[in-house]
Amino acid sequence: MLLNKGYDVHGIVRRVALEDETHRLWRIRKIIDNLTLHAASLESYASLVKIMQKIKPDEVYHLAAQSYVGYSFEDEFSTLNTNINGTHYVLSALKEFEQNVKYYFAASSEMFGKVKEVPQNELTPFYPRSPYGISKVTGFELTRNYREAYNLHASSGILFNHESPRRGFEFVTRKISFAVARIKNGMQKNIKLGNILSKRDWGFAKDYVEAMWLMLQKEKPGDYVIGTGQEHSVEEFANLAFSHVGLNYKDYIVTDKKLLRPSEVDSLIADSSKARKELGWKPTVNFNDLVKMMVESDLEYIKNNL
Ligand code: G4F
Repeated sequence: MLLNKGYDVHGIVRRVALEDETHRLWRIRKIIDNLTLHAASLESYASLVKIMQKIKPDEVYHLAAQSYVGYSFEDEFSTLNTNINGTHYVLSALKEFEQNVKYYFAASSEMFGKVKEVPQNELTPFYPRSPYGISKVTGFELTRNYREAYNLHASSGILFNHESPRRGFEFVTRKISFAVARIKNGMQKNIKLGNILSKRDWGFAKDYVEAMWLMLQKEKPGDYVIGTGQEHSVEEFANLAFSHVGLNYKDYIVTDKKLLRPSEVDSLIADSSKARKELGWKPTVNFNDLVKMMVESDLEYIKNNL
């Protein structure tokens, strides 16, 4: 999106990703020659300071994190360390060198966790239910404090689940769309899932990056909830995905208790009125089309890789 808008785009990459480019950088393969990638890590304040000094960015999009909620229960120490300290380091590096920079923080609807009201807006109290959710609340508060204390143009997008054919395979939507394509092609017999009753507000990732950019074009920074305002269960997602290839999801889902989370977020639904009014943002892809897009893309992927 930024390249299309004529930006000069820089990114930071850890050494481990550079060692195994085909595997780690597959999502940016098509545009990699148009980007400038620098070796640096969120875990090293010094590396971030060096990069900020070198690039002197106009806008910074801080999306990097250990972002898989389920994994955050297994490795809470790394999740909290990377997500909290990493955000702190980025903010502190910006404060040192780039007072005029505009900064975006990827906050999350996971901060609402055991929801205090329905739907959730910018004033809804947080009640995170995972180490990941806790790390995002801290990142959100750090961002707000840097905005208020140091006058930094720092905004947080409280993004609800955003999906696309480029979603990682560990997340439930991609796990389902990929399994549907494999099952349809006789490559897999069933799919193991955890809690299929949980509900999410699922939107299309491409719409959501537009919202991030819009936030940084505002004269004043702020916090914005971004979501569709519609919620659907994991079961509904599976039902639609399997139906799209003429199969009945009930014949293929196996419940695996190991995939249940120690504390679950049962239901999330966004009230994005502020973003709609102040940013002029609205989602363009509905749930049915999103599911269809992901299944179609994985059918194509299987066809090309068979
Ligand atoms: O796809 P999920 O892993 O996404 P989750 O936990 O909602 O988090 C995603 O969205 C957040 C925004 O709200 C982001 F901040 C976060 O980084 C991430 O992108 O799980 C969705 C739901 C959960 O209730 C989970 O328990 O699906 C349920 N689920 C059921 N079976 C499963 C599975 N989730 C996964 N990943 N794998 C399963 O087999």
